[in-house]
Amino acid sequence: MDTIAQKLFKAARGAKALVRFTAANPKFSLGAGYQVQEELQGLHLADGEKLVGYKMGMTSKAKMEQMGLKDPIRGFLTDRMEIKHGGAFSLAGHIHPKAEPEIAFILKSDLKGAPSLEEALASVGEVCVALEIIDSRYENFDFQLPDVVADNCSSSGFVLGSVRKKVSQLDLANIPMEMKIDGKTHQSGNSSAILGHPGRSLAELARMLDERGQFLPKGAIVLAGGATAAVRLEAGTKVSVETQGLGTAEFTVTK
Ligand code: OOG
Ligand code: MG
Repeated sequence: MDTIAQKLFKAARGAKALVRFTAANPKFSLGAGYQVQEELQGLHLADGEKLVGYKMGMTSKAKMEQMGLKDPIRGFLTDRMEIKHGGAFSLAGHIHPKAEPEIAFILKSDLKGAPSLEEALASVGEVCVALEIIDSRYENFDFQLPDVVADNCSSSGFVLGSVRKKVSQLDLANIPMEMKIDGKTHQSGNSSAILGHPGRSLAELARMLDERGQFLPKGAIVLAGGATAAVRLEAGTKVSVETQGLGTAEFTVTK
């Protein structure tokens, strides 16, 4: 019998959606969800992937409303998930992927314990804009918090923009962002949508990892969470996020 983590790993590799686990087992808890995520991380690493960072989810009202959930959650990122700026993402091998605009941090020093916003920002080397690709392994993106946490918070891919800035060069709490499909705006947002300041998401992530005896290492990439609702990907389109002051990130969607 496969464990829940093995089922989720196979669902992702086989692009075949599952029914959420809380449907059959309403007692499946958030703590159990994080244990499954840890096992799932082990399966990815055993498959040759490298851990490159972490992501936060459900850190904006737009995302909470779209998904009907309201507590921040965290997941892990591996090198296999990264798509280069301007690169291609293939729908083949995925279930029902969507993209959302985010702010990303790249750390210049370890971030441990439960930092304040200022302490968290002091560990940031570079900031860039990002697009996250999410592809829930559950039918219709229908899940409760324990399910989505077990499924590594729907993580599937991410694209980092090529413009890198220091925290001191930006007003991080006010970066206007537009997500466009083929140049046409589909979602408009602002970095302020992410917990009022995306650095709060970074501080919260450090705190959440600290609770489990972990920390954010130097060099880690951190996605702070979608600033707007996510948009379904269609083959043959170009997806971009354009900001004021932090450049763009984009990729094309192929069959
Ligand atoms: C869960 C992942 C949430 C975000 O940025 O809020 C997330 C989902 O929406 O499927 O990545
Ligand atoms: Mg996200």
